[in-house]
Amino acid sequence: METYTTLLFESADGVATITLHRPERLNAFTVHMHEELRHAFAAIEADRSVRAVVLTGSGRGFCAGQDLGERGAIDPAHPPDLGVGLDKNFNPLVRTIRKLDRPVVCAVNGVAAGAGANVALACDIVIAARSASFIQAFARIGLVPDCGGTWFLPRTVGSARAAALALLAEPLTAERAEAWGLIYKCVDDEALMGEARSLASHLATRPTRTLALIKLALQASSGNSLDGQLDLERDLQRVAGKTYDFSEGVRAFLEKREARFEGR
Ligand code: T3D
Repeated sequence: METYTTLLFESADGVATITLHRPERLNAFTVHMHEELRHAFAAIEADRSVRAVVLTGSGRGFCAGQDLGERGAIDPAHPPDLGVGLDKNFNPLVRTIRKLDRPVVCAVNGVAAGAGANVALACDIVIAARSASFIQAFARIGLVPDCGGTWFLPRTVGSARAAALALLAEPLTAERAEAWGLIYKCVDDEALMGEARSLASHLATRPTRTLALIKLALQASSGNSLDGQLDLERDLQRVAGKTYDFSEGVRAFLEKREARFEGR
């Protein structure tokens, strides 16, 4: 098993768990953490025995976004090109999570701010501890929401709430995030990791290739007309219909027993 310095990584019984692990900085992203995340996700991509992923954080925070100390004070005469870091690190991370052909459950254990909030929203199922909060912190420091925040927010909570969250940059409690439809659900703090693991373990027993197709269809829907989406569903259903798991699902139904999906 690979050893990382900014992450904890474990993989067992079909579930890989990535824990952001810089608790003294509320697990803020650094370039090194991005390198390690790339490595961890590449290992998951290559390992077909992994059928679901949990992403969480160490300590009292989930992730406070970019580590603001990493590049030190900004000299206004020589401002950095922030697009470089987005192109190299943040955007590939969001794309990797979205494109991964396994479901990613995000267990938001504490504050999720800036890029930390939006990387959480990029995951397929987001559950949060009751004490957690989501902050589009960007405007507090003169930045624009990134990591897909301006894409996820209007689609999940509607344009009025999205505008207030992004412009005011105030914390949204986990309970309200659930009520607004930003996340799947909020649970008691002590129940969070048990719930996340049990969700991921359950997903790891489901028809993995089909779950990847479902992920693809849902993501494509926001750019498609109904006609386009109907065509896409037809194409994906053709693929699903040829999986072993479809034959097993129907057989199990007819035999009145639980299906034993193999993820193929
Ligand atoms: O820059 C680019 O490359 C472009 C990409 C940008 C993506 C982004 O994510 S921009 C947004 C960056 N993040 C933020 O602006 C959030 C900054 N953090 C906060 O506002 C607060 O820490 C929180 C609201 C998240 C939590 O507040 P609180 O009171 O619970 O904790 P705290 O005391 O502020 O933080 C605890 C420690 O973590 C503290 O260190 P200390 O004083 O104990 O030594 C604090 O400095 C450190 N910390 C928190 N967030 C960051 C951080 N250190 C570095 N970078 C951080 N983002």
